[in-house]
Amino acid sequence: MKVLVIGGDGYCGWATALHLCNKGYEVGILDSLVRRYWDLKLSVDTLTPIAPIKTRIKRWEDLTGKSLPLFIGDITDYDFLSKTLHEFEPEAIVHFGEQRSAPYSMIDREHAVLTQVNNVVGTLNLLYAMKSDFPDCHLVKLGTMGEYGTPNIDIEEGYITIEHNGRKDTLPYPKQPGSFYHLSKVHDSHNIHFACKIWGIRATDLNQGVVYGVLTEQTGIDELLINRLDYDGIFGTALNRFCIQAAIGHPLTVYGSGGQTRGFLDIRDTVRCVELAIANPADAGQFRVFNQFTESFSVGDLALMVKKAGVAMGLNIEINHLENPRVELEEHYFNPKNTKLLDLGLQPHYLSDSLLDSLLNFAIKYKDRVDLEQILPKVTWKR
Ligand code: NAD
Ligand code: USQ
Repeated sequence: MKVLVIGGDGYCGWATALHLCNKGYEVGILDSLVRRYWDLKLSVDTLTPIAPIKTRIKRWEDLTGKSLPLFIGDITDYDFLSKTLHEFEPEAIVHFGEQRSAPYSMIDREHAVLTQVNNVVGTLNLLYAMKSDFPDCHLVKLGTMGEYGTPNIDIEEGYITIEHNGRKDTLPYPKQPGSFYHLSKVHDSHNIHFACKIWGIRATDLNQGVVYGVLTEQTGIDELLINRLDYDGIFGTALNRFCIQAAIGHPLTVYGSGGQTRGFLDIRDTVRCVELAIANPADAGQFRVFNQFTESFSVGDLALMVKKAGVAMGLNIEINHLENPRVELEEHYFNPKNTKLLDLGLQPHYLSDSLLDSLLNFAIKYKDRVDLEQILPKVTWKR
């Protein structure tokens, strides 16, 4: 099967492209490289020294003998997108190609607008391109668990059955996103759902939790294939940040009381979930939603787990409760369902001491690349 990975130069996309290629899929990468540009503009950098896109692809092709065609361009440019689809003729499209940082989207008006235009227009272009020329292609779109927010009831996978005034219906689960970035994902979900309904497009929305880890079977085989690992206050995510902070002796940055609870998953499960979605496509006209995470943790508990693993390795670790720069509930109910990917055969890698040890050791290996100026959060949600 031919699979186009949009955003294939990014954290999840690079690992997924190599995984699918290794599994025998014919994979192409589309990426505008805009994430590398945003890093430069913000003076932030991945902990790991990622190779230029053409270098990392050539290394993969030389090592494996498998070809990995590259299309450099922006999916908000419809002509480029349409031309690429005609050239590659995908049977499935995995769409990771969005601005994915909540803090980035909250910097100011300009960054909120950029995030929503980039994400919503890119996805809408894709839907139109599929409708006109690739109506049977399966769209596997990365959404986020943050679309749901933190309601005081169980979170279902995409839909909820409600009885109201004696009548009953199954409706999209209510959305209460917590940033302009998370809102862009809600807008995408609505657009995709509508396109499935009116044009018969087949789509799977993967509401992914926070991803942690860096090594996958493929990205670990050669230094030139190394994946990005963000630790800065804008693109770095909770557990990855805590491990890198622990490695350099910086107090762990828990925002507020630390009771915020989220779904998490290992990057080795991200690649497998995407493979499962592609191998078991949605029906024509179906808009499926899978909650893609394997375990829930509060941020405070994660910090304690990192501290325990780090202390066992001889590191000196403190936990700091910073004033929360975000507006979010710090103590709340959180019970999301996640059975659909398990039913398709997902065998999760649960967070373990050995994974924390390997992430900490990985962070220690590259700790000289850390810019201390980039650790503390600088973006606030507040006025
Ligand atoms: P990333 O920033 O590492 O990668 C995104 C890639 O998309 C980058 O290489 C970027 O250059 C490219 N891109 C962005 N806009 C584009 C456009 N208009 N045209 C072409 N390419 C474009 O992000 P990531 O962490 O790999 O996240 C990938 C996807 O998964 C995102 O949609 C994100 O919302 C979702 N997600 C990520 C996480 C996580 O913890 N990292 C969790 C849940 C969901
Ligand atoms: N947090 C801290 N300390 C930190 C960083 C974060 O306490 O140093 C807290 C935040 O306040 C938040 C939680 O940890 O409550 C998660 O924050 P995060 O930065 O790890 O993740 P988030 O902003 O939600 O975004 C990330 C990805 C995004 C994806 C989302 C999945 O960047 O692309 O959509 O995780 S989810 O959280 O399930 O919506």
